[in-house]
Amino acid sequence: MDLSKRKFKDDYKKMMTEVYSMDISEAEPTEQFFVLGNLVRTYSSKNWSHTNQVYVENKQKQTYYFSMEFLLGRMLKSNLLNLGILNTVRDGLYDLGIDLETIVQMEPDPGLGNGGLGRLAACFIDSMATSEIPGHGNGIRFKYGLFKQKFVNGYQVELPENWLQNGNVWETRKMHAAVTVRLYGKVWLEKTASGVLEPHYEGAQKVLAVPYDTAVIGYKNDVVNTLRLWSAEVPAQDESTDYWSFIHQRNQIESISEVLYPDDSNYEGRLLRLKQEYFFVSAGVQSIIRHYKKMRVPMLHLAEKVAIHINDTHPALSVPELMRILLDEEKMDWEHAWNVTVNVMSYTNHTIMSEALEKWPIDMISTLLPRIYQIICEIDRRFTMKMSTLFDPSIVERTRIIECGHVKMAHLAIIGSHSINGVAQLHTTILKEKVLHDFYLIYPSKFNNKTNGITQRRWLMLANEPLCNLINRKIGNDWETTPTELKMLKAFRDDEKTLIELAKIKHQNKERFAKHIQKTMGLVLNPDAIFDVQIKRLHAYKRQLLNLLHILSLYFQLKDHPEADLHPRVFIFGAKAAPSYTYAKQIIKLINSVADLINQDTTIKEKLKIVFVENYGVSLAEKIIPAADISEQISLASKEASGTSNMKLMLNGAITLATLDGANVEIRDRVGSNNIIIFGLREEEVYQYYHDGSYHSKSYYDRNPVLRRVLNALIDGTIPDAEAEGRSVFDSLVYYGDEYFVLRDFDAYSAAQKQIDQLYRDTLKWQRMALINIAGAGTFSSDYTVQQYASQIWDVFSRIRDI
Ligand code: 475
Repeated sequence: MDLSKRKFKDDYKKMMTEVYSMDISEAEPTEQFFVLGNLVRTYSSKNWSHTNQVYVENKQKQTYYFSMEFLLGRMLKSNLLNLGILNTVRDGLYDLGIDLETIVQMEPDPGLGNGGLGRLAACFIDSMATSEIPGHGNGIRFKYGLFKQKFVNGYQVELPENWLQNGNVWETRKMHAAVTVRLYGKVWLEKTASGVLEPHYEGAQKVLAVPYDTAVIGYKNDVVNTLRLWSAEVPAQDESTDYWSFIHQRNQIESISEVLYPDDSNYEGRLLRLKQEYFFVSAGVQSIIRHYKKMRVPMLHLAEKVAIHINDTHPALSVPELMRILLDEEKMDWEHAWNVTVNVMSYTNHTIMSEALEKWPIDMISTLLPRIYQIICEIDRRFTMKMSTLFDPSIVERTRIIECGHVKMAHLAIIGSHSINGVAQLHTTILKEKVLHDFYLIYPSKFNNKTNGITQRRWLMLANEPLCNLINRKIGNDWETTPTELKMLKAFRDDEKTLIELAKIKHQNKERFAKHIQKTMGLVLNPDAIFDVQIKRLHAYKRQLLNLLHILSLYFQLKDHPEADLHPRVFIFGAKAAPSYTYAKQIIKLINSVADLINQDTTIKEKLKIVFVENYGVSLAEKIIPAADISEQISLASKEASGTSNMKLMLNGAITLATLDGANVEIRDRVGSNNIIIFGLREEEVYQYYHDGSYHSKSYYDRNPVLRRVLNALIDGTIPDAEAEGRSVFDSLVYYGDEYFVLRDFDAYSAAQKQIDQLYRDTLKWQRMALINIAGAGTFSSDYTVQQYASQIWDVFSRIRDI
């Protein structure tokens, strides 16, 4: 948008008076933030209603991205950037004596997600608006986001994250768009005079779903889409309601949108979770249908105007919910309703971890959602009947929805969608060939790959302005909207001046991060050290332990040979563990205890430091990633579906140290094997081990003296105050099979780390690798990812520019 500094300053002063009736000089930073937030809203509001109006006038097909999680991060700067007024506002505020960076910190970081899946959803809505795709988010307005993590004595402690405490400047409550969601009760079918079956309900609990809409602003294109998050409330009561039963009911209902389940890649089989899933799905589908009806297009054509995307299985009840509406409310017959539903729905799988596969006990689902359960049974019956004539009975048995007293959500999502995709090439191949092979035999053409992506706006333009400025000076700024243009940077691969500039920027970013760590943790970091970063959820398969064992081996090397020629290293960890995941929490405690041991040991001459940041999330990631030299992507091959921190880190010039897992494979293909460090077991080797059962971790312990010493340190008192944790981890690795092949990959990992130590000493060579990584990162922009979803799955495209 066009905005002069002068106009901005006038607007800001005026808004300050309107909202707080005071002068800027009296305002606190929280108030300054709130006023700026309000102003930004007014700047985008015209485009928001205009975008909606154009969509309606053009009867354009809309996509709705259904996701339990949207891990948005702070939005002020991102909105300013996308409106094209970041610098104007920064300068204007400066004139008024206000520092933008200070007020940015006043915004709570909405952590409405666990990890990769939730952050992907946030990148996607940003990219859809930017790519002019009519696409909107649909989710839950959790009152409490993911818990706040604190370390007490090195142990993770979870505190509530009350992000709404001071209100949320970005949202608008839309009471007129509220819908009713029905839970429990009884349902039976009765034949009407015309012979169709009509459901009758009795005693259902009614929940009022109230939407809160947030503008999703496209990058400098006047498009504003919508993120709609639903809040559960008590419907208006009749006069006769008894006060105490009202309070009881209120507590029950409001708990639905109270708190996000803090489990990542894990299935939580609780009634409340099932309620949450149905709640936002039912509200979302009802509201889509209500909107669709305004267009006066027959319901049979729904799939021409609406696409619903199921982000992992959490929203899989969209399938029977849409069927319910089409059958019961729109009076469509089953075949037509089913045809419409399958054409509307598409599904993404995000993990092959079997513990993440959702399945609900029949009595739970039939009690909570009686009509939905009937419909699921009928879908299952028809599927089984049809497939029995075409496939081997064992395949049908393995793929049906209802099995052993449970409803399998992945099966429901696959059968009820026209598309199922994995999130990286390797992941999709594993789905087709192994995990979902039976379904692949039945529906080969439904399967496709959409490799994940990240938005270069948040992860480069906002997080790393110095690097961004350098890139713009070298190749101009076409890459901002065509990220593959970053490849032009390759022309500077032998340009010493550019490489030195890159090194300087990295150094400055490291200094900035070091300052932050000194301030928040009291730890002094050496910015000349290699900053080696592993930031992701704590999970055994991601193998933070492999990293830790290697750190211990370096420590012992330095204890034995204080003069050993090791380049100084700072190992940076950021990770939350699911509160119920004991093993992951033990690993957190161990890392913290090893950090205490090493950080306080003056005999190793400051060559090693460990920083485990508390409460890792989007805002911290924005600080860490620009300062990273090494990106640790060391999951056991086959287990990480894609990974996305790998993409953010390469975009900021970190060198990837990786197994050939998830999107690491594609990163290697992009930058070439000379510009990434690959180690460890390959996916085929892992499966071979599973097949022949020949992995015996104890033999690695017995045969490898370095490894033995490191492992013994876990149980011989070397590590302070972590005996129980050390013992548990030791036993799991040495005696209980080492499920994720940590000991098997230890030597290969150590050798790779040694190679890095050598490479880093040659600054030009290192920076050349960094440059190639930045130049190759453009393909991993989520702009391209959503464009592929739009054309290949949703069949939507933009005509917003047409009028
Ligand atoms: C993968 N979350 C990454 C990323 O595709 C991948 C599961 C159950 C309940 C709540 N959250 C989850 C996940 O499974 C998840 O985040 N998966 C991740 O999705 C985006 O890049 O490899 O582990």
